Amino acid sequence: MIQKHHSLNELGWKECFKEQFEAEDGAKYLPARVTMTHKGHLVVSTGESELLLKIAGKGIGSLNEQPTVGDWLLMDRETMVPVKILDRTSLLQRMAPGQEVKLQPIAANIDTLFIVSSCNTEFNLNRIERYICLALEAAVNFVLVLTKEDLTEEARQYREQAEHLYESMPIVTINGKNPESVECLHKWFRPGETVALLGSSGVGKTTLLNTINGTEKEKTGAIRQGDDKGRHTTTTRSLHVMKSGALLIDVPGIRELQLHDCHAGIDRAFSEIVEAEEMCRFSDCSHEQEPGCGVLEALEKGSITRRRLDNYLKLKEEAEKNTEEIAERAKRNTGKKKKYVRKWKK
Ligand SMILES: Nc1nc2c(ncn2[C@@H]2O[C@H](COP(=O)(O)OP(=O)(O)O)[C@@H](O)[C@H]2O)c(=O)[nH]1
Ligand SMILES: [Mg+2]
Ligand SMILES: [Zn+2]
Repeated sequence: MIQKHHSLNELGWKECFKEQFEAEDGAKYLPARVTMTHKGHLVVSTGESELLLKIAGKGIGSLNEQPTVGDWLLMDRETMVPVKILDRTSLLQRMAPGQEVKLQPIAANIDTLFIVSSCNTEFNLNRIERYICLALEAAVNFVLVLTKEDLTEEARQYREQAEHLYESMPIVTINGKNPESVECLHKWFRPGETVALLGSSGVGKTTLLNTINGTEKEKTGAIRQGDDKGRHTTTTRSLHVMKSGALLIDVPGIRELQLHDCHAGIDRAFSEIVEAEEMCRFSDCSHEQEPGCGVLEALEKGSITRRRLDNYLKLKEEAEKNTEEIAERAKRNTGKKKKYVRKWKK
């Protein structure tokens, strides 16, 4: 949350946004960053003031897309209604959970993604790979942050398992409650840069935010005894101005990260599998039993692993299915747009 006045630069305003803004009528519009999303509401900050916007069925002003935390909006100076989302430098999105086939933006204009996982039963290679695909697809830097190293003797083993996932991915193991331990993360907190924390509930995202910023006020969820799972505390996404001048986005409530339109990201995350596939002489091979199959050969040689192959195939299929369903739905839907109306101004 933004407590005091900030300059636009302090909110992460960059040259590419400035250029877009200058192409518009500056007398009419004002830029503002989405600093919070919560149950049908957005909070935006112009630096000078904060506004709460309600996403309503009807209202003045409209955007053709749903803004998300981290977005830069152009606000009409007179009505203080958003008229445009500035082109994003990056967008993390997933399939919305639930029955409805739709995309859900997670966070926008991110420079670095912290994939947060913990050194306990929550740790799951397949899940971490999902996040890697998402980050590669969105072309953002990413770091694997393994929390709760203080609660296990095996922090090093967790780390070693993760080292095989993506060669150039930095991995840090930390005690998120200890300020000295989280110091290793500071190199990613550059002024004006935006870092997002993503990971299952209970892994310690909010704890990390508080420790880094020396604050206590953001609510952390107590762990239920026995199952290592954090209680689901909130779905509020919020952007915080850190002491270092960086911006940190806490994204709680991710239970399931279903990928959409993520083929390039998946291929980059699993490049050794893609290579093995290219070695396969059959164009329509299921890589299951065909003699002479390049993928099976690679498995036998040990240049690829069964777990990664299975996860790759699963993610590919999922992304394909979701992309098709979204495309179909887009064809059926004829421009029903949500409206954004101003509710009050601080
Ligand atoms: N011992 C220890 N506890 C942690 C660590 N990180 C988080 N916790 C605890 O784990 C619980 C869930 O943390 P929280 O930050 O709410 O998780 P979030 O759901 O990812 O935001 C809280 O009780 C934290 O105190 C850590 O590195 N070490
Ligand atoms: Mg939290
Ligand atoms: Zn094959």
